[in-house]
This record gives sequence, structure tokens and C-alpha cells, in this order.
Amino acid sequence: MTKLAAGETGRASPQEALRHQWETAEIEGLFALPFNDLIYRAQQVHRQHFDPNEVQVSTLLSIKTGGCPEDCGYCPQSVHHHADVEPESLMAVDSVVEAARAAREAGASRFCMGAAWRNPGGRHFERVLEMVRRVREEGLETCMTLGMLDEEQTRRLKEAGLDYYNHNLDTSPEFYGEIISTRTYQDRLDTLRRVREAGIRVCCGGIVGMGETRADRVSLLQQLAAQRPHPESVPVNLLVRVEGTPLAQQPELDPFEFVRTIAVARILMPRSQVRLSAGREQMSDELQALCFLAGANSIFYGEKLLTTPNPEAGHDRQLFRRLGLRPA
Ligand code: SAM
Ligand code: DTB
Ligand code: SF4
Repeated sequence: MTKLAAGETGRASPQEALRHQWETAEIEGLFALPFNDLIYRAQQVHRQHFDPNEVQVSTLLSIKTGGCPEDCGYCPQSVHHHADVEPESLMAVDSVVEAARAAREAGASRFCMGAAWRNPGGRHFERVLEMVRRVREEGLETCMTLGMLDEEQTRRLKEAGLDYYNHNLDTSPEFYGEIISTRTYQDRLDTLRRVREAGIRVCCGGIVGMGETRADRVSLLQQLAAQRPHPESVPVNLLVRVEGTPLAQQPELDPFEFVRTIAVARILMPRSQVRLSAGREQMSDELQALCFLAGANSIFYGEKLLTTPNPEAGHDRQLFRRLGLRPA
């Protein structure tokens, strides 16, 4: 019997779950499918690996806000831009634990702590480790995003019990230079390798709607799927266009192109949690429902992302009820 490459079969085979090398043309082919065919295919893959009505729920907290020396063009926390973000120093551990408790009581299973740093400096690091230990004691999974890490830092985060580290590739290697100049794509890949080698699960994705082409979205997903193993969590952020950042005036991305990006991420990384991340506040309920149909199965829950608004928790609960989704 002729052996078909997993990507050529109508349904996902076990091999497909392990595929890391996707040709550009194959991914382009997925993006170009008629919308119904693409969603059907993504939904089939989704159902082979997940309960289709379960959505993992994480809550975000900015533990150190603004004043970041990096120049990421999308980010309201960069000192290079002029967004209306009040800088705040690293939070006290007790306040973080209090926020984690509230998140758990509201139904979150994972607590993600983000800091506007290029990388964590020595004197703050002990406090960060204490946050991981204490949030874990509350019975929540822990996630941190602190910028670049060295080997010693990944080792110590692992020892403290960190479950996930979020570090995004953000966009394609080709488009990257248009968005960030203060760190390279390779810097990001190096941090991701250290996180993986330390035995911490990886949360890694990107942002769409920054003026990139479809070829860039193809290339970003190709890079993500090339990670061995695939990132356990893949956040797909829709750019939040914040006044005072260089990308504030970006034209809106066609919402169907966003759904296609989710669907292709699902097909390429069948066992990963595909996270419908930033940008939900700007989306209709119907668009979010399409994203879930396309294979998104996790969200950020709670009224704030890091500095920008997210849908009200009550609204999300209602949306889950209307769609028969269960938080996990
Ligand atoms: N400073 C650390 C870093 O960049 O690695 C961690 C925090 S940073 C804010 C985390 C991620 O948030 C970024 O990698 C980016 O993908 C996402 N992000 C930031 N601003 C955004 C925006 N305006 N719209 C969508 N996503 C955004
Ligand atoms: C991710 O990929 N998206 C989250 C989380 N990881 C840290 C952050 C979104 C930030 C959106 C802009 C803001 O609120 O500042
Ligand atoms: Fe700093 Fe992270 Fe924002 Fe870039 S994305 S400016 S590194 S906080």
C-alpha cells in the first residue's frame, strides 16, 4: 500500500500528531482550502485528541508593569512608545497570591504571571520564585512570562515548581525585524530551548494582524510546529491596537483569516492547547464560537489581560453556557 504523508490524508493519523516538518506549500494549501473544508478538517483533528466541548481557562496577572526596555512594536509596555500605561514595580508576593486565589475561585485552573522585562534581573528573581511556590500551594497550575532566561534561571524556576513558561515567537522570521529590533528570533529560540531542557512545559505562539502577510502566518506556524516536541500551549493573539504604539493604526485583519490561522494551528499541532488569546474583547461572540469550532480550546479569563481589557468574566460564563462549553 502506498504510504501517504499524514498531511495528505483526510483525517489525522497518529503520525500527524508527531509531525514537525511541514512544507511551506502544504501549509499554504491548508490556508487556501474552502473555509468549510478547513474547519471540518480542523474539527476532525480536534475531536481525535480532545473533548470538543472543554475549554481550559487561565487567568493573567501583570506582576511588573510597563517601563520595558524592549521595542516590540505592538506592546503598550515598551519605554520606546507612548501608551497610557502607568509603570509599576514588581508586586509583593502576598498580593499575587490573593489575585491567584480570586482567579481559582472564579474557575481558572492556571495562573499566568507576566513581567515587562527583557529578562529577569538577579534581585527580583528570588521573589518571582516565591510567587511560583506560593501560587502552586493554592492548587493552581503556574505559568510565567518574564522575557529571556539563562540556564540557571530555567533550572531554578523548574525547582520552584513552575509548570509552564510563556515565550512567544510572535511572527515569522521574515517579518520579525519589522516589529522588534532589541532581540533576535534566535534569542527567542534559545530561551525556548533552555525552558524545554529544564523540563518546563512550553507556551509559545504569536500575534496576527500586525500587517504581516499570509506567507508570514504560514511561516510562523511552520516554526511553531518545528519545535520538538510541539509547545503544549499555543497562544494565538489578535493584535490589540493600543494608542501610542507604532501599530495603533493597523487595519483590521479579516476575521475569517484569524479563524483560518486557528484552524491551521490545530491541524499542525493536534495535541497542543490552542489558546484564543489577546483580542477577544474586540471579537463578537459568533466569531469566538467559530474559533472554538476551528479548534481553539483555551482562553484567558478575567477582565484584564496584562494592561488591556478582556471580556467580563460574567460574559464569558454566559458564552460558555450558550455554547455548551465546560471550563477545564
Ligand atoms: N516581556 C516578556 C516578553 O515579551 O517575553 C513577557 C510579557 S509580553 C507582554 C508577553 C506577550 O504578550 C508578547 O510576547 C506578545 O505576544 C503579547 N502581546 C503584547 N502586547 C500585545 C498586543 N498589543 N496585542 C497582542 N498581544 C500582545
Ligand atoms: C500571550 O501570548 N498573550 C498574553 C500572555 N501570553 C502573556 C498577553 C497578551 C497581552 C495583550 C496586551 C496587554 O494586555 O498588555
Ligand atoms: Fe517588553 Fe515583553 Fe512588551 Fe516586548 S512584549 S516590550 S519584551 S513587555
